[in-house]
Amino acid sequence: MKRQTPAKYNFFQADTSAVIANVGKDRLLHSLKAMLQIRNFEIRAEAAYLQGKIGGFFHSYMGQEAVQTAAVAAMGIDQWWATSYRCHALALLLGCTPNELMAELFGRATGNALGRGGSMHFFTERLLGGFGIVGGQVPIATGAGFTIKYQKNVPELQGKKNCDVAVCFLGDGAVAQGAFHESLNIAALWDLPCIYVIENNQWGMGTHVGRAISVEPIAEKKAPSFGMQGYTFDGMDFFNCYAGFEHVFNEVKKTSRPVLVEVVTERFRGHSISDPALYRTKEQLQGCMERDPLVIMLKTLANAGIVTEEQYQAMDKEQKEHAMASLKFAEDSPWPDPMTLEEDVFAP
Ligand SMILES: Cc1ncc(C[n+]2csc(CCOP(=O)(O)OP(=O)(O)O)c2C)c(N)n1
Repeated sequence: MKRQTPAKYNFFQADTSAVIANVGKDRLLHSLKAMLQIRNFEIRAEAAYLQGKIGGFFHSYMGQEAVQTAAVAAMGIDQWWATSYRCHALALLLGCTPNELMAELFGRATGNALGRGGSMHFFTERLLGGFGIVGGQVPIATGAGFTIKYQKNVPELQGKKNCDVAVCFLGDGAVAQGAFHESLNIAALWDLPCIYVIENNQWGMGTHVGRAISVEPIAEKKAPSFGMQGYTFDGMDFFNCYAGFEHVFNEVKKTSRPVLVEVVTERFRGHSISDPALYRTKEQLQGCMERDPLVIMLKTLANAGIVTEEQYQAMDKEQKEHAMASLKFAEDSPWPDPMTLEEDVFAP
């Protein structure tokens, strides 16, 4: 069965005014700034790649900004996080500087992984990676969920700083992987506090989700087979995502049961920088760009009297300048010393 028509989704019921009132002006502006930081970082990095200054893989997160921004805003940095190779945004949201990430893209010694990882392998104290293998992060995040539960149950480890949940982002393409099914099965069996988030951006490379995944909505249909709750969020709308993530976060903290979320979104670029995305018509792309998460966020905040168009432009300009400065930082940074090549290699 090939699905041709777009799915009709029953998005999580969220009250935007309540989110605005509960989150408050300062934190909302912080999230808007974060989304602008991601957008500007991706635009400048993409330009540097096209000038030949960056090599290797490069997967842009443009179009999906609302998803991970809302997740981090709703749950706080101090959780375990894992994602795919499309990892620039999550690293920024979890505290990496544009300088260290741009330097990593340039392969420089000042980079986030000392210039050895590149675009797909960013990490922080709480970000377990950046994974190049489709679905590779799902067992890792499940293990992080196990750690949280284990730490709570071992008397000697109680009282130590602990995370509440492990959050795992994956693409719609990863749902067909065995690792996804094994991980969700074990998380459900062992009551692990894991939040699995399928970012359904409609495409796995050039294959439409309707030709690759047999059911829709994905989470609502798959979750019951693991005895889990499944949810669907509107991934272009920060407020829907925020309310949804806040809800599942509280649920998982209360029940220690894993949940499966599908966030419906669309990437604005090809699968990677070398993909011209000819499988999608200009009209289709324009259609999805009309629901640009930044525009939705701006309009909603402007209507609520939280930001003006002029303030938004000033914030955008500031983030553009930071991204430009990170290009200079990267270019001025030294290359790694070849003598360090074998450092930090743990395999014998
Ligand atoms: C195990 C494995 N198989 C195939 C690939 C090649 N590959 C890289 S990305 C990708 C598509 C994944 O799409 P999706 O999970 O929807 O994530 P998106 O790129 O849309 O974020 C494929 C098949 C891979 N990296 N790993």
